[in-house]
Amino acid sequence: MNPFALRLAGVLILALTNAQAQPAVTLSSETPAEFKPVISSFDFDRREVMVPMRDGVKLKTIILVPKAARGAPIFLNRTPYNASKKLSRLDSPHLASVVPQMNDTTVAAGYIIVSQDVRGKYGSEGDYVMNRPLVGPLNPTAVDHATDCFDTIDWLVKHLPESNGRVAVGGGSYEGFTTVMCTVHPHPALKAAVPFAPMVDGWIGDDWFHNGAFRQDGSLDYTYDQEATRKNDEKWWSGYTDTYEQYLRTGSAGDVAASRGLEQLGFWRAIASHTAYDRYWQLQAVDKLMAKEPLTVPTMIVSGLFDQEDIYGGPALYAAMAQAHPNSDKLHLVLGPWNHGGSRNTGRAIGSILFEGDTAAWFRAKVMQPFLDRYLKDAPTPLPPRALVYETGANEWQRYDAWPRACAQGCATVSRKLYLQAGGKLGFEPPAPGAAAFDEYIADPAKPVPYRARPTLAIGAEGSTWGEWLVDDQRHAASRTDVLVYETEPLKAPLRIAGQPWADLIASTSGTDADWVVKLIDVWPAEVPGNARMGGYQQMLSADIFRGRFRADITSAQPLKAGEPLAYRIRLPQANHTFLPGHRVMVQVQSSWFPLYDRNPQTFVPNILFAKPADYQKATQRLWHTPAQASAIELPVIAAAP
Ligand code: PG9
Repeated sequence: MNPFALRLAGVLILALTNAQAQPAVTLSSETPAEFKPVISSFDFDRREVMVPMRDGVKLKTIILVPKAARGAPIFLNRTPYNASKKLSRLDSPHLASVVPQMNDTTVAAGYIIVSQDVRGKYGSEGDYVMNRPLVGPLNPTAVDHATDCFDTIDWLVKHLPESNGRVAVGGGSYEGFTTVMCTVHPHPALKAAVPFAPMVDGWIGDDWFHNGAFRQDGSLDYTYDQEATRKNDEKWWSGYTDTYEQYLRTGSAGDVAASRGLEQLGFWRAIASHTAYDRYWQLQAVDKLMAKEPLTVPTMIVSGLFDQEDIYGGPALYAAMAQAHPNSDKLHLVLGPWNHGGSRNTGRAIGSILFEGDTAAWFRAKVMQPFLDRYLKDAPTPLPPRALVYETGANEWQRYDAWPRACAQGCATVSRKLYLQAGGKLGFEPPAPGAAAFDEYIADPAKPVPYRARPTLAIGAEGSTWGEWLVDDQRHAASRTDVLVYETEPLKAPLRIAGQPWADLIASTSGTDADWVVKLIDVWPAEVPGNARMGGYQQMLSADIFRGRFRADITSAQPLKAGEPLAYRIRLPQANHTFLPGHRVMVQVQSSWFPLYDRNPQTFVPNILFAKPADYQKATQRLWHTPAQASAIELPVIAAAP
């Protein structure tokens, strides 16, 4: 119990002791069963059921049955985030008002809506394991999300006489993960899956680490909230508005964790002892697992190009499954102009960047629902494209027959290197001989580069715009002396990229460890008539961090050789973008992204999560740009316009 909760309990005890007027009652967080009404509303019935799993554990399941339902399909969601609350968006007798926005079209199409608490959370029995791995080396029990989903579907199709016996499963992020798990040894009644923004690989590029750099702000608090109590009764608290200040004052990620007693929680202990890409992460990487599974359930993977939490997962899962099943007509990818929750909510804009209409509502109505109806209602809807990807900049959807290398209309991408050059220049020509060989900056862990303009508000805090930061204006960073900036001349013609950008850096450090953050940026013209705030806006497009100690081998950390120029190949998030004429392409390089990512002490230590104050040292970082040691961004450029 945190100190605030303790104080609150004290006040309550005092209040109860002093209360003379009424006899004391024992309050329990559980509503007694006899008080649970089966609610009948205007257009739906709400049923709450404890569905038994094969090991006897019962999972709380909320079922909303439209009054008119006869032979209706079922849409199932499995969540660690309180099924009851999810299906109570508004206190309303109308089904459309109580379901999450994600279900707007499934409700309109007459589906039965079901949400279930995963085992160990909220109203469900059993124990909770973060991202519970499939039964196997990491899970010695007989149950996992695949078996729980199977047992749930089995129960639903046998106990809902209003249904047609066909089920679709869907949900976002963690629920995107549970959605994918449903397709492993699936129940025959499972006819379609829509994982939104699925969490796929916690070390490479989703929630916990990116290329070995720990996402402390967002992981520590999440683990605390999610694992300390079944119903998230204990909330992370801080006392700081600016998490930059909080994390800097406290020290290492381990110090922050210790200050909240996180060593009591299994998942923090797992993170702290698996900082490299070891078997713990490899064996639960969902893309690797799914590549080995038959593809029997039609699956539409939905991801956001600006997903601030799981930007790697969706495209990685698609790539692995597409490689394993190149000719299957059961696999689809949708990449929209969305942040983490965008596809499930409204998709008109992220921060200052506007898109064409409500891209998310359009996608659900015109793409997702026809896909579901095809398999759950035998509707004569056409097969969706293999890949539907929004082209930012141009603001239009593109249909591709493969992603990322080709498109139906005959266009193809070529890899072109955009070279970092002396004098802060960026261009398609390699560096000329005789120009300055490198640029340098001093990275000081005592003054790390903020990942967004301060104050950096906690992710769930009031006023937080966490969902916008991947398109933030980078001018706040560009003016720092510890951020290198390279840019092209204003473009004379559109530059279209579609696919996977890479950063190929030749970099050296005076330390023995270093982080490298690379940001690909679209710089708007200095003046934008009619939209003054966008004049000179440095729009982040695709960016990531790489922890130097994993340069040679991501499965085990090694010190860097001080002063030696070393090659790094860093995967950046996928992009589908047109840099418009008059815009510039910019690249920024820096060595921290704080406090989202923990600071690299720049002195090699066995485990950065537990670095000591003396380990944090300034380092001189150099980025090389000679003909023999060229640094570049490799762009997937569309060669011929469709
Ligand atoms: N990004 C969140 C998450 C997914 C999986 C594990 C932990 C966190 C989420 O939004 O669910």
